[in-house]
Amino acid sequence: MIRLFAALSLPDEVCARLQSLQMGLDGWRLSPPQNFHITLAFFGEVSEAQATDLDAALSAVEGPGFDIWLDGVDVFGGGKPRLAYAAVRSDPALSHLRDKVRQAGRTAGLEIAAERYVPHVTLGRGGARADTRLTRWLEGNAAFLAGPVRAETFQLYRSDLGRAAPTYTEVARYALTP
Ligand code: 2AM
Repeated sequence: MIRLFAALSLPDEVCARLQSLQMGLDGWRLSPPQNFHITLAFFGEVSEAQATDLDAALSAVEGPGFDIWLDGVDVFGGGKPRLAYAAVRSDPALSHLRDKVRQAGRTAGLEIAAERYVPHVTLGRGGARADTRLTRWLEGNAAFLAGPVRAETFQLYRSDLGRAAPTYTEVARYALTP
């Protein structure tokens, strides 16, 4: 079985800026910069045969390229923050692509959980309290803005869970229309 997800990648210069955002996230498990991405769909553990079907379905996904803007920071979990992220500005082309990628998962016979889409780049996870340091981090980085980053492709990644951070490896790349 392999653990797969589809995502948009980010150029190195944006990853460097995201890495500097991680300063101030003391006590969090920080994502290494090579792991920064915008998840489109998480497929979970799939068999080799399902992965082949998924690749075929993703190859058939069509959609226009679009500009990504990272805009501000936030946390999931509110009073018990569990994930700190850079927010991705909502965009109809991004939502459309996300829907098609999830549909491709269903075409391949995978169960895709219904959930609201909050596009984001995970910066760190868990282990922190909603304290004044976090408030300062949120306020201090509210004006963070990076972009435009042209999305011309999306990728299928495998995730190998390690004892520290997971390792993400690109296994396929799909073109959007220019
Ligand atoms: P994230 O986008 O919030 O970081 C690989 O695990 C990627 O898929 C991660 O980026 C992760 O979350 C996302 N993902 C979405 N749902 C997931 C789930 N149920 N389990 C693990 N990862 C999930």
